[in-house]
Amino acid sequence: MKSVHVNQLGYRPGDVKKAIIPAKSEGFCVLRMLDEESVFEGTAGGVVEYTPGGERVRVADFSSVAEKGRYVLCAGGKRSFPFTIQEHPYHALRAALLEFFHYQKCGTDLECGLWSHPACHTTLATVHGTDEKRDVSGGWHDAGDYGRYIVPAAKAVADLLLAHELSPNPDAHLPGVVWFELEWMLKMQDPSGGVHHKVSCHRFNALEAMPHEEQEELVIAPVSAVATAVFAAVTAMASRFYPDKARELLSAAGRAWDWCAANPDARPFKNPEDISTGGYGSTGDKDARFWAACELYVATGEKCFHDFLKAGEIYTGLGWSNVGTYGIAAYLYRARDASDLQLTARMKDALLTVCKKILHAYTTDPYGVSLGDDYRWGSNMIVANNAATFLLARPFTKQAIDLNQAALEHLHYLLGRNPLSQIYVTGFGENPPKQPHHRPSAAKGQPVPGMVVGGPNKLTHQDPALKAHCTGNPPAKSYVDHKHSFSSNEVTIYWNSALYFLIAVLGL
Ligand code: G3I
Ligand code: 9MR
Ligand code: ZN
Repeated sequence: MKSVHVNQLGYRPGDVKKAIIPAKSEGFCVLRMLDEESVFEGTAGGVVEYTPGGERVRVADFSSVAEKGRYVLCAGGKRSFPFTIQEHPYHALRAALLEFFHYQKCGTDLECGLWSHPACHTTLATVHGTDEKRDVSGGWHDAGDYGRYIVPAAKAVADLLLAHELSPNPDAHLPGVVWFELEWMLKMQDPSGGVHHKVSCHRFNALEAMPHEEQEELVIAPVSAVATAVFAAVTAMASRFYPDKARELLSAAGRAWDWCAANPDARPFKNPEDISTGGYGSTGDKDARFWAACELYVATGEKCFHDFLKAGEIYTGLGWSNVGTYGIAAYLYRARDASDLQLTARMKDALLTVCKKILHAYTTDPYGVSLGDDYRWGSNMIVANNAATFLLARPFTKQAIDLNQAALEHLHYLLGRNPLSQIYVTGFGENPPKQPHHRPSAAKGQPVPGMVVGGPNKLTHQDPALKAHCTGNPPAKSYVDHKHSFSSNEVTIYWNSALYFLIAVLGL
């Protein structure tokens, strides 16, 4: 196993460049692979006791190496994986992260090389507890499974659209990519205005089955408040990206909002007893309602949404289970002339408080990430989300720390500069995941490229494969590239969207 860790996709010539090396060697060098010539010799920083990785390490700064080329970094007789210095090290990755949403399409014949397949999940779905059948075809498969769930869908759509808006070099085809999901989301709205939590089979079926081979009955789970609120948020948000569809989107958002208003104390979503697919039942829906009000205010300028916000609390979060920061971003970036001074100040304060907390963890972590030792299911998303928080807070702070740089350091972690020298995206770099928990990949014995896996998860009891391979590992090393490890090696649309956001907003 490697003990010298670098970003396996490399660095741009002018970037700050840091590697992590074992504590026992202080000196290090950078070798040009072409001729094995040493181009840089340096002295690493002091020893860091790094408990999340169960190791003692040093940070090796080689920023002054700026000439384009292919290199390895050597320390104490050990070598890193090779990496390049070039203008656009992350271009291909960015394209693949977005292309993943094509591979995840449901309900349509799919042309995508080895993983091509005829239309899947095309039968009508049964509304749970009734005989009623509905067409809810389309949308993206959530993850390694074939369920389609509103709550994570909203995060994925929000990440992608917001990235598009904030990127200095947006991908022109992104709105077209995202429309596929929105069209499905619209079908999930009930005539009551409420939105069904999800559609899937009753249980997870075989891992090695292609999408069209999953033929079991589809069931539409009940309406939930959290699904309805995030749906209102994301359709209102989308209305500014799709002028031709703005009326339809806003009307759907308005009906969803009205349902929420009529159901202020709706119970949190729980899987009915006969359904065991992804739950996505966050404990509360207050943050989702907050986000919806922000987006609806931005989209309509109507006073009632502003009043709702002024009277309520501020929420934060960019995960599927906490979404407040999307609301803050909408208000701070888009409400502009129509914003309220006091509310603006409260929102900035909430955002900066979170930002500060993450920054503190960042400044004490040699790998330049901000999880401390809290590596959980989907830790890679939290790494990307924390970087996104830095980027969203950028305009509102005079931090001494360069927030762009902090975000970039988080990217280096995800692309290989971590205690396992594991690049956490399939098909890229020297040591990518080869056995992701992703049904089409498992069915074909070949991973779809450009998929972000969940990453280290210290709660090893959450899946048998992780338990078998990683019990006793330190948190940041509790990851196994095993196709059955769904709690460390699955993929999801909202982990891809989180990394896409980071790369696109950094303009990489
Ligand atoms: O409750 C804690 C919270 O206090 C803490 O701040 C936070 C961050 O560390 O962790 C929180 O709990 C985690 C929770 O997700 C919310 O983020 C749990 O430890 C963790 O076990 C839980 O994992 C979720 C998992 O389903 C199990 O419910 C993942 O986020 C979620 O991505 C995953 O989703 C599955 C779907 O059900 C089915 N499809 C695949 C998908 C990905 O594996
Ligand atoms: O494949 C499922 C994955 O998408 C989920 O995240 C995970 C946890 O809910 O469950 C996976 O399905 C497994 C099931 O829970 C237990 N039996 C084995 C299944 C994997 O093939
Ligand atoms: Zn499908």
